[in-house]
Amino acid sequence: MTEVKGIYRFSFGPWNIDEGADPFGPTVRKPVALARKMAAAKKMGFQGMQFHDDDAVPDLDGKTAAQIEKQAKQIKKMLSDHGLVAEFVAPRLWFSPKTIDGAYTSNDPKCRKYAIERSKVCIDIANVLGAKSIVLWLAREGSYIRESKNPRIEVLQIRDAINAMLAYDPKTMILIEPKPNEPVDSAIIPTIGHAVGLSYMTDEPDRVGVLCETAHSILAGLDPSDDMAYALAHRKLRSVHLNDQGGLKFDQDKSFGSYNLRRAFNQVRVLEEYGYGRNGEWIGLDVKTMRTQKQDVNTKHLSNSLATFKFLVQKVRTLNKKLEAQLIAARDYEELDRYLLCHLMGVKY
Ligand code: GLO
Ligand code: MG
Repeated sequence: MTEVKGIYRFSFGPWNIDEGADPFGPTVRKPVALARKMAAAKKMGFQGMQFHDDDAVPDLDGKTAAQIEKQAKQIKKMLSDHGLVAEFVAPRLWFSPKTIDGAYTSNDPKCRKYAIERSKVCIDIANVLGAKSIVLWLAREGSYIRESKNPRIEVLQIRDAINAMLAYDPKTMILIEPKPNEPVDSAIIPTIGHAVGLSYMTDEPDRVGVLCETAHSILAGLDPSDDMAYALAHRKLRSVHLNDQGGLKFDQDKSFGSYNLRRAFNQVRVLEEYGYGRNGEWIGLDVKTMRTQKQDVNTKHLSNSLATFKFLVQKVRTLNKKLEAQLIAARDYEELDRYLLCHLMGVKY
């Protein structure tokens, strides 16, 4: 594998080694225990893991605060034993019967209250694990028919929920992970632009950032490297979920660069040119095992994505900047296009 000197740290979540179930068929692989996933992470060259609150503390809704803390401490120890750290914890707000109609934006006030209380528990777990941020993937915040909710009020409800989290804990960073659809038909915070805008509406904008996922930008018809650049210009890009996506299909979470290498190159270019990682930001790989993959080779999507990222860092670093500047100055973008393709393909220019 190409070695990359520098500041990048890599992470993924337990859900990224999955059993292959999809809406049309059952699991095709056996579950892998969390400790084995951690061992695999370390072996592949990852430094951290991401969690849903109930990845760390299963069935947490039925547990007392003391039980939750005890279990979270065990996971923290398991991480340390494997030489790993926790990047973030995300409240899984899309599974419970109480979040069928959304979490922070449910039409039922009791359900909205549940979502906020659950998010506070998520912050407690993050603190025990030593994770500096929580991630809000706003899975069910939206609607299946527009008339079912007031979209302006939904935005304010999410703002209020974030404010409640900010008030609950003085340090945790809150990262919004936008996605335009799936599972809901239309999400109320569909893009990075919406998430950045929402962050400024909160009581402490400096503690609210965004997590940009490649596939989610593509599903919104946007270029992920432009989305990342937009968030960077606002100093709001605090994490990424790199993967790939073949156009407007179901959320594929393909291996990074596997569908469109040039688009992947441009994401790495934007991150690298900014110096992403300097302030502890992580490179998360939210990639999914192909359903066809057999049990004993069920982590190749992760090691391949990591290798592709490192390879593309080298491609960014070895780009002939002088030539690039000359071609830009001459406005010869056709030639620039050709040079970039040759560089990526590794053929003589
Ligand atoms: C799904 C999301 C999901 C989140 C994860 C962390 O489309 O990308 O994988 O990243 O649940 O919140
Ligand atoms: Mg994601």
